[in-house]
Amino acid sequence: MKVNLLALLLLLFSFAQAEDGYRLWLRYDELKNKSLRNSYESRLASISLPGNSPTLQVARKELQMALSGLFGKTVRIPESRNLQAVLQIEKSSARVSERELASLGEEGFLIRSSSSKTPLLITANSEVGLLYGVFYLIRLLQTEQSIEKLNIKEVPRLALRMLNHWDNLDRTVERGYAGFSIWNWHTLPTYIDQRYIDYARANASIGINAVSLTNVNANATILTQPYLQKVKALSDLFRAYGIKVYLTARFSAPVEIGKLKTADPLDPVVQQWWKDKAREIYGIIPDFGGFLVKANSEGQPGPQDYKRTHADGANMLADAVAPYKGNVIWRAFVYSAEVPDDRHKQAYSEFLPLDGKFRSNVFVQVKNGAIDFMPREPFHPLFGALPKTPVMMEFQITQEYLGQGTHLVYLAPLFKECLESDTYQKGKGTTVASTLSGMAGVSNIGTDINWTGHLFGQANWYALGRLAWNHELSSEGIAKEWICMSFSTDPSLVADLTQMMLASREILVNYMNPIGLHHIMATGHHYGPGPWVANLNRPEWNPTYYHRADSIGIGFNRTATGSDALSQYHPDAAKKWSDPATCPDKDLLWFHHLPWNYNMKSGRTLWNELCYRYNLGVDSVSWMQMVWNRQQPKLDEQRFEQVKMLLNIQHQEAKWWRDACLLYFQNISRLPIPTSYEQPAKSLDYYKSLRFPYAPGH
Ligand code: GCV
Repeated sequence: MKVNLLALLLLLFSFAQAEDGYRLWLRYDELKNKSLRNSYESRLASISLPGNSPTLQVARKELQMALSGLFGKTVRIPESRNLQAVLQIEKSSARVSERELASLGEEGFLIRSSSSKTPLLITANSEVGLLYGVFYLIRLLQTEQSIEKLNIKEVPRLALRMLNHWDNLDRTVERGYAGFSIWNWHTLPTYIDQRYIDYARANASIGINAVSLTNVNANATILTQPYLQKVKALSDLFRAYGIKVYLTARFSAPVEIGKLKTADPLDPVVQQWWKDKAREIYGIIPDFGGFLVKANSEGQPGPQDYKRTHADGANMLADAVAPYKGNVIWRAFVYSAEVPDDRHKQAYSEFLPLDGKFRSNVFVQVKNGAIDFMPREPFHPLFGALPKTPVMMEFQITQEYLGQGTHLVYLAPLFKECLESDTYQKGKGTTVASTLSGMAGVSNIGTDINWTGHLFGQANWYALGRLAWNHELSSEGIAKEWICMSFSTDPSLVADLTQMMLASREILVNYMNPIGLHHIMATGHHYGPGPWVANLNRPEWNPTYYHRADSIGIGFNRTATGSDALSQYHPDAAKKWSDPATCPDKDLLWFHHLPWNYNMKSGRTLWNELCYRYNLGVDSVSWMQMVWNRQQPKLDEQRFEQVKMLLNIQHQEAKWWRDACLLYFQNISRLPIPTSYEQPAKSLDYYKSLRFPYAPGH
């Protein structure tokens, strides 16, 4: 009796432990639908997955773990070949034509079953392709899809699908809101944290095949021997999961750790230093991905310190890694206080003349918009404008300007909005996605038990991977997959959470940056509103630079009569934006400075529309709270309570944004906030006086 009680207690304890979010979308709990479970069980009764290379071992282990969990019994997959098996997982199967196999490329896979009598087949040209296929099959089971008569062919659209960590060597994370860095440099290379393995599993499950481990505001120490040994340990582990490791290269490293007098990229001694460094790195990590570089941006060193161009800098590094098939990812996030031009225009002006001047192993990585990961930005004019250069997308998964760690915001709609934008650069239909060679997401991962701080941040990591694999997936489809795997397949739960997630980004835009407003957050930590900030040394760091509110109106004139940033877009893309009458409301104040009494499409004046949007945003957070609360019976207590508390914070902070911004703009417009709306709770001086010296992430 005592023993039974203990067993029960242990069981209860393990349930309580289980829902802390650590397992991400790879939860593998027993399927509740018995008949479905039985049909899966019989369809997968015996499995052949021959071979024991590291990747195949990983695939086997994952499938065993998934099936054991989902079926509620121990499933073992032997290493030997079994031609009678009902699921055959094998490289380059004889059941598939040469042509079909060739069309899968290096990482694609096929899952096929013509009838319940023929064995289900997962095949690929590479072991990592098989691993992706295994994860796909597991997802089908987790989301309770039929596995009869499958004919699935998956090939990733982009070759480079990457996470960029902005992790410092002291384990702080720039713009990180989920605790400290998961890389414990102190105990590496000897201690391999289970987290590294689970991180690799999660990434492989969504097709991420590259990670840069360190902050782009780089520290040259990572390129020294002891640290390279630590990087090797991670890279040895990630290899089996198809993940290559990149490091951020500090441009001045030859001076800082090489004791050279210069880091001039045209100096042969500097070039040799990087060649030697590359040889050293590849001697330790033979499949090292390459370097990610932030140069001459926000105080980082770079080639311009020596009056050289970005191409000179990138090419020097590219030549160093080329013998080993390495890449250089060179960021286009550059702007300078010394350049008087609209910050919006600077990266384009800098990089356009360099098209065709980069070595073939250089990727130029461009943020989705021309300013800086705002809640909404028009696509960056560089997309489609560099036809001779491989261009990578840089999205930010961590929510620096989107509520940081406390707001529920599902980012797939933001990613999709950009990817589907038409650049017109090669005629109508030249979407941003069609111009890309790779995609990176700035990671939101940290040591918090649920990895991402806000549980729903997991969905953004998931969405980035899924869209890098296939940008045509819908935001809704991705949300549903994630909900089914992370919570349950209950239809009303899935419907409610999907609706909430899909609406969440627009809701945040309304209570933070409606109608095209941008960069009006507080200074430094970027937490909370700060539209009044006007005293920073660099003009383009001040929110007043962006909203330009004055007695006449508000907004940034980027048309020909203003900064003319619009001229950097293809004329067909710029057309709709150039006239306020045709410019979508969502981008209006991004491109136009308009009078407070400007008539909006809604029939409201611009001022009243601002009041309306800010209030709509706040009210919509109440709606999200209501949706979440009504699903309580279908949610586990721990995760329900966590998200509920964060939604309370989000509601408070939405009000804070609304009240602070409306009070500040009212001070300028001299117009009343309509009495039908809740009036600001505190004075403008109060909001201006708030200080957050220990806000995370900066
Ligand atoms: C890594 C923004 C962030 C910085 C970040 C920078 C960048 O300005 O606030 O923290 O620095 O972007 O992308 O390089």
